Amino acid sequence: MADFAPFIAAQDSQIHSALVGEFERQRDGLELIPSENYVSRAVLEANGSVFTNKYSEGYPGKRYYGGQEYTDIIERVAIDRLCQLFGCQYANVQPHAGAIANVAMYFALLKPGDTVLGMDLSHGGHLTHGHPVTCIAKIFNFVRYKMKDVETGEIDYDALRQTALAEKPKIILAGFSAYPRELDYQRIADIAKEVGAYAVADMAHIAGLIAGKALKNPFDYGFDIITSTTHKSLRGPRGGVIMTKDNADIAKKIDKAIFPGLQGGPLMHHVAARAVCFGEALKPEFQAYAQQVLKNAKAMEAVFHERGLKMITGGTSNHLILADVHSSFGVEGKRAQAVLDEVGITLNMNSIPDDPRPPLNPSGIRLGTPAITTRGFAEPQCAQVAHWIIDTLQAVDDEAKKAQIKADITALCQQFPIPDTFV
Ligand code: DSN
Repeated sequence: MADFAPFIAAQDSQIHSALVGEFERQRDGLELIPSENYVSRAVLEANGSVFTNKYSEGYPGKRYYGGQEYTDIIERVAIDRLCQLFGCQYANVQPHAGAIANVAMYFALLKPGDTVLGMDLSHGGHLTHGHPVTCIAKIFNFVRYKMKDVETGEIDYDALRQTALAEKPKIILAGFSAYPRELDYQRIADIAKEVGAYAVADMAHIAGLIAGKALKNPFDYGFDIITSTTHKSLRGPRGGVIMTKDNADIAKKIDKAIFPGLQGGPLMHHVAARAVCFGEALKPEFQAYAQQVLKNAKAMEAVFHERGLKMITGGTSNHLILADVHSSFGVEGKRAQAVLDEVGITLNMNSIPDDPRPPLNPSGIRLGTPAITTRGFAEPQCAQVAHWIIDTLQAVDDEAKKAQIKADITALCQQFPIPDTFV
């Protein structure tokens, strides 16, 4: 494949062979990690563009270095499009990652020692919502809420309110990376108002589904701020963003927290690629994509129900499924991930709520439909994929069976090529 990335091929065979290998892995296998996706060729071009050469500390019209006539254009376009997508007045499109977006949001709104009430990691929350291993847990005080019932996924909103009344948080955080249901944003916003806290949503996983109007938008229920990544269901380049509904003072604090608070020069090639991604998400076909992501997850849910895979919360209302493979089939999460990798299905092992097993070999797996939907899969293909997952988990030591499944997966992938991504 010398015509693939020809300039790298000509000067760096080590990196070229890894690049080709990764391309083939993405092309020939099924990507089910729910936080991954395939960007368009246009996003990829912007991400690999000459904007990578430019320093642009500051914001449009207020930069420290010269030569900003084009960086200002892309950043303004990115901000306008993102505000249009989510129905808000202010956006910062510079965070290098979702984690940075969350940390900046904390520093913008809190003083050291202030309290944040967020979802427990073991019940679907995220490390940056204050897990003790993070640096921010040394600065701010994080308290947690959980599900009332892991069989249905219902959050214990009464307990959340009681904790909020007792702990007086400055932020109540809604958001997750392994929770398959929708949250009651109105209830959370009402509790935040009652205790004088900011209502903040971390929508990293479902941003594309909100932008595509397939799921509810927290801004419609009184939330002040949304943080997100851009590379999951939103299908853009890797990166983070922070949106503020309508409060200019908060937006100003957030801008300051990003630069000069936490970051130096923004990655303007990423900002360009984000602008392209947001333009794509504004098109009607993106709404069809978002709806299909949900339908595809439901098609997989139906097969898992039928074949006895225990799903946490009983199923899914979004793009992801969290399943207890250990109690269902006696296969540990780590083994399940490895054996599914062997047949060409990439997903991740994941803790289940209050998992008795350790994080590096948990009881569960987590999977989702954003990437396979991008490559054109609809319900029949997703049901087939779900069957292959169960077939594999029931035949972890059967080499012939696994080889057959791998061949069938390769054949299906050939029918649904990665959309206009490379070569
Ligand atoms: N690593 C991301 C995920 O997979 O959900 C969250 O940061």
